[in-house]
Amino acid sequence: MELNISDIASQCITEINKKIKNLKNLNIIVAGKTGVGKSTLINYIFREQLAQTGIGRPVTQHIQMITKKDVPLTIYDTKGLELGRDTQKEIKGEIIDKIKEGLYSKDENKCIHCIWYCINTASDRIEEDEIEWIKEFTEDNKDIQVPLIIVLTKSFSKKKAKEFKDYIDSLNLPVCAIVPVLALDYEIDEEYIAKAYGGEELIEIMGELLGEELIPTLQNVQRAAVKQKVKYARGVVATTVTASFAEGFTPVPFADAALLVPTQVAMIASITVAFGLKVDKGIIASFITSILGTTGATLAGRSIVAGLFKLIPGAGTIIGGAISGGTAALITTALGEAYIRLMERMCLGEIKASDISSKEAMTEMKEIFKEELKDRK
Ligand SMILES: Nc1nc2c(ncn2[C@@H]2O[C@H](COP(=O)(O)OP(=O)(O)OP(=O)(O)O)[C@@H](O)[C@H]2O)c(=O)[nH]1
Ligand SMILES: [Mg+2]
Repeated sequence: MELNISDIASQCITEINKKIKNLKNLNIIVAGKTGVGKSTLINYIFREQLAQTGIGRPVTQHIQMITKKDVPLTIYDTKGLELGRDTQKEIKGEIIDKIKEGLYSKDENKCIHCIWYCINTASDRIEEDEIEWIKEFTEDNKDIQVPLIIVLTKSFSKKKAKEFKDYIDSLNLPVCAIVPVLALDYEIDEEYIAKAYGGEELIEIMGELLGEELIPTLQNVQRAAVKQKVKYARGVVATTVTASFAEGFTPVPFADAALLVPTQVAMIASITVAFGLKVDKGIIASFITSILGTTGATLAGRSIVAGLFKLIPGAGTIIGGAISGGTAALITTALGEAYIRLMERMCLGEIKASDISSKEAMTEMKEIFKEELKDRK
């Protein structure tokens, strides 16, 4: 059995594209008065600078729909909540109508999945009319029950944000969560800059709130919570390994290492989609090449497994021409973990896509893979 790195990389790309195409669309309403930081929040949480570069289209008098090609996300941005009681009432009606429209369409891709109501923490007074609005809204929304999260925007002062949060908590509003966020670093003075935060918490809460089938989409579109991506990706690895190798520890004939490949391709594809990065064939090929420690385009299945086997400390010799399910699981886990590390570092800007084929990056990926094999034994 021969394996060709270029073919495997192509298979990964095909699988990635298939998974992206199958992602459900996530729909979020973002409401709040003008200037509270809705657009800044959207650009902080989601990739592609959606609020600036997305296509906006008015859907009602006060609701604007923002979308962008190849981002499975629709944001409904509301306008005019600062304009007084009558307008606020109109907006409430428009939002409820929008929710019902999605509901009656019976199309999961059109349903509103969540509402973020943004309140400015930095404003000096608690906005009573906003609290009133949320109360009335949640009353109207009682039967439909679209989850509402209060986002405390511009929370440069964590102390003030906590006080505000405690106050809103004490009102016992039927909201899912109250999350302080600073969406952009805030320069207090030259010496002190408050760093953006809150993305991890907001995405974690969204992850608990949304249905299982929307989680891959959430991870794909968000960019503010790399830890949540890693956590999700680790889940993918665990599920892959449990589903494929744990049962019965069926030995894998090592002359047929290619049998492992479709499973690992699917795993790599799911992880890639969760990180939402632009990954091309070259990146995947470099990754595989670095792990296998060879530059040959075509490899015999047998020699690959023998080579990988040597990397497992104290694994002994291969007996009877097969590796156990346990060993297959170990190799697959290490592969997944090494790939997650690569994606994580790309996300954090520590490795550039153009540098992945460099000798340093390749050596490092191999080291990570070897470490994973060691740690997990
Ligand atoms: N430093 C810092 N500035 C922020 C933050 N959020 C908003 N701003 C600033 O506040 C101003 C208003 O923010 P926007 O995001 O445009 O507010 P908006 O709610 O979209 O406003 P409208 O579109 O007019 O309704 C901008 O100058 C932002 O840069 C933040 O978290 N940190
Ligand atoms: Mg805006």
